[in-house]
Amino acid sequence: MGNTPDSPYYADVSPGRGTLPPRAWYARSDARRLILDGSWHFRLSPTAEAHDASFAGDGFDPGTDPGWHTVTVPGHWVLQGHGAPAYTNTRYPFPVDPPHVPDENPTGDHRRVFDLPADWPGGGGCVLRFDGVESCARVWLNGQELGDFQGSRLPHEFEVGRLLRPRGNVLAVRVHQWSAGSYLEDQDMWWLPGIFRTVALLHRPQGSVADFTVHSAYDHRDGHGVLRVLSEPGGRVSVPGLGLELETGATARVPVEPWTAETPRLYDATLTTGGESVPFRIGFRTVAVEDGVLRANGRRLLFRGVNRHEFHPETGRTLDEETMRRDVVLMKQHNINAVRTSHCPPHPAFLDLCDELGLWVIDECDLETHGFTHVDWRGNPVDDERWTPALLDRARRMVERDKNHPSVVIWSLGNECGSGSGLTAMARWIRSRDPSRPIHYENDYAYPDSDLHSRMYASHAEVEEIGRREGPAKPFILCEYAHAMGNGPGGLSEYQRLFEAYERCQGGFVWEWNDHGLLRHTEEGQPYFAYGGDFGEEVHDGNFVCDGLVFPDRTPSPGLVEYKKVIEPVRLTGDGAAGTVRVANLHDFADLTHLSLEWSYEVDGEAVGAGTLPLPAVPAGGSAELALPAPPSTDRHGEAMWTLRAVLAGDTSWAPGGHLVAWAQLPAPAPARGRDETGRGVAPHRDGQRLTLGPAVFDAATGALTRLGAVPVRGLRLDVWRAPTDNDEGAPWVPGSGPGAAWRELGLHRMRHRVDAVETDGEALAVHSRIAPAASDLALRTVYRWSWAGGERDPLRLIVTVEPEGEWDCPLPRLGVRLELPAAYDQVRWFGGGPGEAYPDTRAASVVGRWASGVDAMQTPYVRPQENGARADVRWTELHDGTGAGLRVDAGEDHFWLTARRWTDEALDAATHTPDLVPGDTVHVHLDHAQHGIGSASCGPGVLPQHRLAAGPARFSFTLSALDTAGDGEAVIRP
Ligand code: IPT
Repeated sequence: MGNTPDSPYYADVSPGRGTLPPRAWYARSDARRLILDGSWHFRLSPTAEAHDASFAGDGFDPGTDPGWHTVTVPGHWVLQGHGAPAYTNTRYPFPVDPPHVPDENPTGDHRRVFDLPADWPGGGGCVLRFDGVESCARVWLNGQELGDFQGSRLPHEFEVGRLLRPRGNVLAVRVHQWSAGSYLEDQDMWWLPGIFRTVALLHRPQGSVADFTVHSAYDHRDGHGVLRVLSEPGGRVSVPGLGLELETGATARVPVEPWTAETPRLYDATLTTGGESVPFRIGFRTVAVEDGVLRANGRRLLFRGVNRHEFHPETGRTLDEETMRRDVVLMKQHNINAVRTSHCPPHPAFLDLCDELGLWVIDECDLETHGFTHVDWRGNPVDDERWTPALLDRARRMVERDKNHPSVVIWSLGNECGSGSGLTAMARWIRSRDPSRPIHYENDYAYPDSDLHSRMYASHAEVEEIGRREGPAKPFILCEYAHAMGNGPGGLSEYQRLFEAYERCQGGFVWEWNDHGLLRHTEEGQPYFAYGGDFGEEVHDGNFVCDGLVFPDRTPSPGLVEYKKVIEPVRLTGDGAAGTVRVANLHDFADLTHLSLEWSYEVDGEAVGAGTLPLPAVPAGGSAELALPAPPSTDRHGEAMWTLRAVLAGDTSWAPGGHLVAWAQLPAPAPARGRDETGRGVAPHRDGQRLTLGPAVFDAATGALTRLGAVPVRGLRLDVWRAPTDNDEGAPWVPGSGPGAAWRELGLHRMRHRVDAVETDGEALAVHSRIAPAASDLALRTVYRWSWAGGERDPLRLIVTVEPEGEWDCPLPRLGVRLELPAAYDQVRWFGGGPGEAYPDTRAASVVGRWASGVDAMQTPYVRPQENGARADVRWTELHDGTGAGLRVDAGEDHFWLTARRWTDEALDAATHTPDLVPGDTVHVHLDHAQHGIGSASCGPGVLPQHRLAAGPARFSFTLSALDTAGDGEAVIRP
């Protein structure tokens, strides 16, 4: 590595020149500020040295130069028509030769002229603040160079008072996409240069707050808060809600309500110095690692967390306050209690929202050097002391900026940097500056620079092994797990059971909160989300950037709905037949007085009674046994079930009263399963090329069902294929981690169906078939046995038996039948799991009930199209045309999985973006006996054995009937 003395500043390992020491960020103050966001003049150059600095001077007029345009600040120029975004996961998109950067170094010159408001106060100083610039900036004001800085997602300030004039101030900022700092910013996300957070001019009156530090511990033994505010210069602190007035530096000890993520009690306070008055909020809480357990206010924490990168599908890492608030509100509404700010400090206002609405935060430094893994970690900056000042600068900027947030309970050194002395130096500095918070860095148990044992994507078995270990230990967390890429993640419930079973396993953070798809439009104007490779990148990692619990536009994905259910803070179990329910309070702090418990009693999915049960104030960690009311009397017969819902008793800052927090369904009594499945019936009748069996017509040669009553049916046959999910495909760097490649290799997407015999006897039609891929002798011997009992209202019965031939060593994607119906039958009713999709290991959130939906709304629009939309535990379904005509399918012995879409699985598999899915004139229906689980192998463990669909002998059945309209909308069978 060469860092020669004449290295340009942007290829210099030092953090920069000319900036002020870092300090606490605060949103409000009585000192004046001028926000400099808006339209700026902008010129993009292909290299760093294409232009001299003359644009920074008074005499320069961009208006006459054709190279100049305008961009919106804050923003990324690549999202405003200048250059293009690029996505890589771990690989640097430039040669690895630290700290050098390529000649091709897109450089954006930004220029803005501003006047001071007429009433801008004189005296004191003025600070120019940048809250985020990627990746390196050099700054001039009125032709004077202020300095330069690196550290993209951290604030940088310059003292500028002496340079300001009342009118016509010229602020010029040269931003380089690549700098030495880029080697420290190899987070798995889009490379998005620009001034992407606010630029502000802050008046600093004489005697204003240079910096202040709030110490606000909570002593859970006696319920006292201990407050001490340090300020430079000193002043007074008032906390009206506590009747407190004290000098800075003095300590007050008073009874308080503590802050927790569940009960985010904040006290308004004001710090007043000779020159400034700063309103701020205090949350009293103490975090500590005691006996190997991470505790807040004396109680063990269980993180139900997510990793959150800042992202907006149109503005990239420029986030407005409304988007930030929406994130926090959505998290709260989905029972999430913790955020890791992967992998850099977020916009500071986000932490205000976490304080206010209640989330535990792991605040992570802007540091990742993951790309060095591709060169065996040679030259890794965190293990090269020349970089240590830059690393310490980053640690300081984070800690000083965010130190006053009660929500921030852990400092994280960064992500995926390997290990080295630079990390040790960061940890040492942070420990001395703020001993009140533990430090996090993902690594082995024995790693000295972390107070937590933190792993990513550990399997269930490994988590269990860590949970069982004896002896002294650090608290264990999964800083990343359950990779939420595409359909999934699977296996959440099983992780949660482990976190609940082992004290030291203190939860985890799903990877990740949102898909980073960028909004684009086809030539026809159809919107879609773009991912890596869509912008001509020569090195990219495709849709690995779309791995969130919410879609790019923040629509919750089924994964989020599942996560909400899995991590619900109240667990309702019981015995519906015996009329008892057990309410377990899984909160870490709160009792249950903020919830009420609603019940409904349903027969065949229709409520016949509902009410509310008094919910005792069960303390956190406790439970109570409640009696259900007597079942409502009803003349309806069928499958009876209690549905219990714990809902918010009143409005909160993040959801209205009535918002669902936790739920359960208890069969009452357990339904009798299984029917007479002999399939006996009348003899099929041959009529030329056709065979008829009651309402059904078959092709006599192939045995294919062609019509049921008035319903044309096509292509009914066994199917085992699904368009592989991202988790089926597995991690690109772990060949074979998902079964997708083996499925394709075997040819499950191109199975051949050979009919061996079409047999009729006195009571059924049996079609014998062998289903197998080319080039293999593996096969599925299948018999479709059709029967009809002979009564006018009797349905057509199908029993499918499957017998594998040969040694199948990979799981099947699915096992069931598919069929085609006319496009008009695009309305679906079903009694079974819903409303959203579910798979064997993502089915916790599936509610048994009566659901109705159009086929279109049953699709989950994963950014990269893939298998989606199955509904679990279906007892019956009706696919109809809106007037009532259509097909009804009832489950035989077992409930089935229902999927319906307007395209084939083959088209779904071929599609790369959502506009590739074009509806045809057919509704394609899957009635599945079984599905393979989803797992999380796109980055992590695959499907657990209990959710694996092994090829084996199988038998399943359905009944089919044609529907016609009836006066009351009730379906009747048309023979
Ligand atoms: C892990 C990274 O920390 C995270 O940034 C993201 O890339 C995630 O994987 C996958 O989306 S690192 C991985 C190689 C285990």
